[in-house]
Amino acid sequence: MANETVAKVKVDPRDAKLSMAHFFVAFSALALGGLMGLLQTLVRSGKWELPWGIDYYQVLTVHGVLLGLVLTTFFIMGFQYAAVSRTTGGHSNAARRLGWIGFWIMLIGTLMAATMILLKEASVLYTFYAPLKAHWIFYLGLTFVVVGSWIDGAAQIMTYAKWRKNNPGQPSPLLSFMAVINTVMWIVATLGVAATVLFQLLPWSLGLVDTVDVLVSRTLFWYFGHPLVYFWLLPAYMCWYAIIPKIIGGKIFSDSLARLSFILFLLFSIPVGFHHQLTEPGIDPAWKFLQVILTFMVVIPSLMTAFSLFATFERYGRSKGATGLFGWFRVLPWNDARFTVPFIGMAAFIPAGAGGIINASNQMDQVVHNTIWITGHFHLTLATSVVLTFFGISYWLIPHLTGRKLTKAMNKLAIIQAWVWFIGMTFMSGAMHFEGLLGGPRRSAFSTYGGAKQAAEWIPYQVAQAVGGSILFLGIILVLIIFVNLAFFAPKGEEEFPVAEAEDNAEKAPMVFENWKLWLGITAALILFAYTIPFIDIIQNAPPGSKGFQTWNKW
Ligand code: HAS
Ligand code: CU
Repeated sequence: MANETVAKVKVDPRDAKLSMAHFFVAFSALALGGLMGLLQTLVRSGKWELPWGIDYYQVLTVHGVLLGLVLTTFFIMGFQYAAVSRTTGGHSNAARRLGWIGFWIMLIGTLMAATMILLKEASVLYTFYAPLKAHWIFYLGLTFVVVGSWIDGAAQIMTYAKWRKNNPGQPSPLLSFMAVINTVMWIVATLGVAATVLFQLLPWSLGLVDTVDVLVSRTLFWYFGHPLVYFWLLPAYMCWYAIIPKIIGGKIFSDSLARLSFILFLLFSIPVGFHHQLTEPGIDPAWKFLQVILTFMVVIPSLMTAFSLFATFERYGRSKGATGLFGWFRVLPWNDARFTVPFIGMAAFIPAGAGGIINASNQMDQVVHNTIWITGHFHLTLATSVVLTFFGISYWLIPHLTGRKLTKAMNKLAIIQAWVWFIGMTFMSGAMHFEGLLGGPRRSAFSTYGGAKQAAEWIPYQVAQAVGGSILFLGIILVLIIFVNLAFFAPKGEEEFPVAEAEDNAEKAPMVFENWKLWLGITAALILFAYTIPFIDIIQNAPPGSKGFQTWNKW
């Protein structure tokens, strides 16, 4: 079987080195970004002020950029690079070289952007859309990060293409297929942010043009911003679909279903950006409505994922003699951090996803938009489901790559870490959701709130957020201890890179899933359908003179 002859059990050491380089950056970002998160919850509680004239928005920008953009992109690229290596038999020298070039370009870009934020020249939050304006070096740095990630991703695509050439007529290894879908989605999505940065924000910050069309730039940003969140989610789904079944000793419920759900993400992740702009003037409600419908389409692959996970757990449970509706629950390997940590993430994704569906429901979004409810939403999705899964992956992947072992003590600490995270996040995100329903704004320091009376009813929730934030910070310290241990100090040994298999009697995945011309064609058609007319509208109806709203140079 071609599949088995090329797939190696271990990631090639040369590939391991590049993955680890990504993880060092990712976990450094976690350390600094996490500290900024703690500061924010303390400031918002109104009981504490930032010392030395540090600005709230600067801290918020460091937090969002480091955790939302740097930690994620570096972790994802490092993980996918290793997953492709493991399941295809390793990268070629050429692909490896590309990977390193991409890595360095991303790192240089990150340092450029970070420097400008620290110099207070780029307090524009992680979404950096106009009319907030940053120093041009910040935008150039971001461009480097994006271009670097394309090159990094190209290495994965190259290795996938080589595998397919060598194995004609065979479905590609599931993890490689998934990594490539995510990379392709990322490339299509980042075209939007690249366009606004190169054609609008950079010239504007360099003083080459006086004004910028705010609505165009926000629209291009959200064309990218929504698929950005699925770029974070899909690596977690890779673990849930294709790794967790192996860890618990079960099988993948359906390889074809997993592939189909990833293809649906490619098709429907991008033409939905308007669900972040539902309250924005200047976009025809009919087109907003269309994108709301498309948003509900992209919920479907997540529902398929939930179904498939329950099926995996239940089948495994039955094979162990579990009976009844939830009997499977008790036989799962709760003492294994590689399972329990991501599982807590999965459980959190049930309320997290429900919150997303509320946001996507046009009328309900009017209640929660721009409130701290939204912050609560993405701390459940990204900062719990996704990040706990990333932690869970690190606990076996780092020792696998460094030739060490996850010891019993570290395994235990990892499980404690995840429960600490769960408790901290229940307080913090829960309180954010409630405060949001009472109208508490997002992205505001205590001192910038409106009336004191309004603030009074928010206070208990803000205190709960500070309590949760402090517990979460403790959680970050624990992760860092485990990371440093696994990277440098854990005993030498072999740690498995688990890759699950489909049921024995499963049919081969249909080859149509690898028909990239077809899927990219439909993706492009959907994007053109959802965006062409509204874009023409936005540009044609821009207020005269300004070619957009105010420049708001005071920012
Ligand atoms: Fe979202 C805003 C809609 C998912 C992240 N989202 C945001 C922002 C971020 C974000 C960062 O429509 C703020 C951006 C900003 O700064 O302004 N979101 C959705 C919808 C989904 C969704 C419909 N979001 C995510 C994910 C994110 C993320 C995932 C990060 C990783 N979101 C919105 C909307 C807004 C928004 C609006 C704008 C709001 C506004 O007004 O600004 C869906 O994809 C969710 C689908 C999920 C499910 C759940 C499936 C459950 C599974 C788990 C099974 C568990 C098992 C374990 C088997 C349908 C797969 C069993 C356990 C037991 C204990 C039994
Ligand atoms: Cu979205």
